[in-house]
Amino acid sequence: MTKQKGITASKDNDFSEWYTQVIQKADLIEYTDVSGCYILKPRAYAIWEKLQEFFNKELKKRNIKNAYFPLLIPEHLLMKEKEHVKGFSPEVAWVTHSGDTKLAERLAVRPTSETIMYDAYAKWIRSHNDLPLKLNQWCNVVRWEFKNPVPFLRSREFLWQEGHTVFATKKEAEIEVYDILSVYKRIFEELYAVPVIEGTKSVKEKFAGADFTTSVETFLPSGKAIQGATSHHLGQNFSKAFDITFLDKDSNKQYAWQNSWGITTRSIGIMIMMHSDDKGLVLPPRVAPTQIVIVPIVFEDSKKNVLNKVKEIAKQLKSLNVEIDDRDNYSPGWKFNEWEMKGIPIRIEIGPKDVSKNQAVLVRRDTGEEKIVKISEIKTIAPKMLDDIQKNLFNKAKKFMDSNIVEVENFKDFVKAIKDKKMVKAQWCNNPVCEEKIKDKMGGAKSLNIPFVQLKISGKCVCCDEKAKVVALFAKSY
Ligand code: 86X
Repeated sequence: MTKQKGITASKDNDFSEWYTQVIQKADLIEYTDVSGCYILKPRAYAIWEKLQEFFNKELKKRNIKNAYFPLLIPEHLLMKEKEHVKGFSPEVAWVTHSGDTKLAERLAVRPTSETIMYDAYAKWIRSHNDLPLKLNQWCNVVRWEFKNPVPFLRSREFLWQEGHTVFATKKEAEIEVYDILSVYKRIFEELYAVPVIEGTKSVKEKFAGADFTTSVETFLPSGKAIQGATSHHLGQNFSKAFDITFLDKDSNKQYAWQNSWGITTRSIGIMIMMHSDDKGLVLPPRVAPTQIVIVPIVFEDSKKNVLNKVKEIAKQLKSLNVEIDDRDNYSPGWKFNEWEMKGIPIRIEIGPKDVSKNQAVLVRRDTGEEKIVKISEIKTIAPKMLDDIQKNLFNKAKKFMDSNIVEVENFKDFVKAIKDKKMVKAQWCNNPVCEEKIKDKMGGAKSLNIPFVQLKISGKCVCCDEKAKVVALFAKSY
């Protein structure tokens, strides 16, 4: 029998080695010869499909349509709005040749699709009757980052959806920005069991092309915060650059109001880091491609009996995603480890003694708790247990996040909290110069967002003694 190696690094002592092992041993990720480019194996891609399924339903409710724009963006288009490309240009990957022949114009591999989409939008939009125009695309993008790559969190190619919407009025656009952010919050909290904080980005951290940027942020057991998704109100910045205009009801020419928003495969990494443990992956039931695995404990003489019972149990659980592991070249113990590493929420063990008592053992992945259950009751108990696991993971993560937020009133406590790897809540001036200072003095800590839920603002900025304008969250982050 093959000896199986479990996770050898601990989450508390060597987070990054632990994560590297978890994603490979759970069969989610394979490395390739290109640094920063990873294979998403079926178990990882299935999680992405759960997100897609949820989000596509929400798009439909809002009459937002899916479409697909080309991967390659000609240089003149990408450079049309130089302001927005500025800081990003070192990350753009270019196609320069076909075979050995140089192209007349370089083509960018899309790092984001504003330019190619808005060039088309300018042609499509003529009158107020053409608005709103609301499109989304599911695609891959490439950003040639130079920071060290981390699978899911910071890869050079990743999957995302990018929504790009156009409205006749600022008001409609603003309502949508917040509405979409709330869908992202639901993805994290309801599917991934990851609590997030909604807020507005600081002047320094917002997307340069946006009037304002909103985000959901969370805090990971590595001691770093991370942005989960963003929703931007672009105002008329792009409509002016790309000449997206319409004739209003009085036949006056108007510039349109726009939003863009996105969530990426990074979200999968956030969920993995939040919940997984030293035994491996822990998956919230709502995104687990397999929710229950049944492992029969077989001996030659009782094999048939046990396997029949297993089938009976699986039949009862038809509405859930159940896998039966009846491989006979692995021991039950080996299989238990394997399914724990792969994060399956519930394991059902059943051997000849259980069969004779008409029972099975249900083992929860999140707590390790074992429960002996009458076979006839599995169909009612298992779905409840899945719900309970989903809730427990969220509550645990919420407690963790909340307990890592420190409110500070002076600079000294600010420095200490950042050193202690906390998320800091403080009254602040929201001045980019002040934020630059914070970054310098705090080893790269920056503002995450300015939470929608604000506390009373009564005093001075925690850093520069100017009048505080907002309460903001700060931390070292990915
Ligand atoms: C900003 C903004 C926006 C649609 C989103 O955040 C959600 C979905 N797009 C993306 N951004 C860039 O504009 C950008 C541009 C270039 Cl040229 C680049 F190389 C990297 C970029 N990264 C982010």
